Amino acid sequence: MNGQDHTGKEIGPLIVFAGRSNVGKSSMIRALTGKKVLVGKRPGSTRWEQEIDMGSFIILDIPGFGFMAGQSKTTIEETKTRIIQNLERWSNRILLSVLIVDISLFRELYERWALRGEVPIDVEFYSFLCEITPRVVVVANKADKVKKHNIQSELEFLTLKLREAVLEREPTVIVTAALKRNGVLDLKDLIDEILTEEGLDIPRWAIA
Ligand SMILES: Nc1nc2c(ncn2[C@@H]2O[C@H](COP(=O)(O)OP(=O)(O)OP(=O)(O)O)[C@@H](O)[C@H]2O)c(=O)[nH]1
Ligand SMILES: [Mg+2]
Repeated sequence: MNGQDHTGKEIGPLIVFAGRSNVGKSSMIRALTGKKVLVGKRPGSTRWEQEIDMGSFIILDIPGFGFMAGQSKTTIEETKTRIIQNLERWSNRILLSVLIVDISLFRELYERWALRGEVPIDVEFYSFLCEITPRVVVVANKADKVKKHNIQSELEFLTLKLREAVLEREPTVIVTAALKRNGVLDLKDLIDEILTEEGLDIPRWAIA
């Protein structure tokens, strides 16, 4: 495993995939790239940052923050702290942050946290990414788990909460179902646009 760069080793432009455990970060990277990144049934499958070399840039699959099956509270906290520190350290190399949320759980989690007077971790992380990186796209994944007639209102709820959290930016949201490859093309197109803007080569994606 070669994920981490404790050493401060030079690394190229980055696109980071962030989000709570089990939302489908690794599945999305797999759908996009065809690379065999580890996908797991239990939260906490990705323990360390995984670098996927795309030629002109690197995709960073980062461990999900929040619950990790079989890990102690201390380990989970340490992981979160390490992720935040690494992202801050790499921020000037990050072309795009892809924040993946599980749209089938977002509202429920949001309301549960809000009742406790806390900012839900998805939203907290969105604010953080907006602070440290120039572009953030939010991917509403697992859309296949939401009833068709509810999807629009769930998306509106998500967008509203993101907008409230970061007033300066209009949120960009893409709806996907990584397992079924739905919406993955939209994310690819957005990434290609950014690469073109930055004068970087477009890689060979697994999806066309
Ligand atoms: N129904 C449905 N399940 C999905 C989708 N995307 C991923 N999954 C499933 O969700 C589980 C977690 O997927 P991962 O890709 O490992 O999630 P992750 O965000 O990388 O998780 P960690 O590495 O633990 O943080 C797996 O069982 C996937 O098959 C989706 O769009 N729809
Ligand atoms: Mg993962």
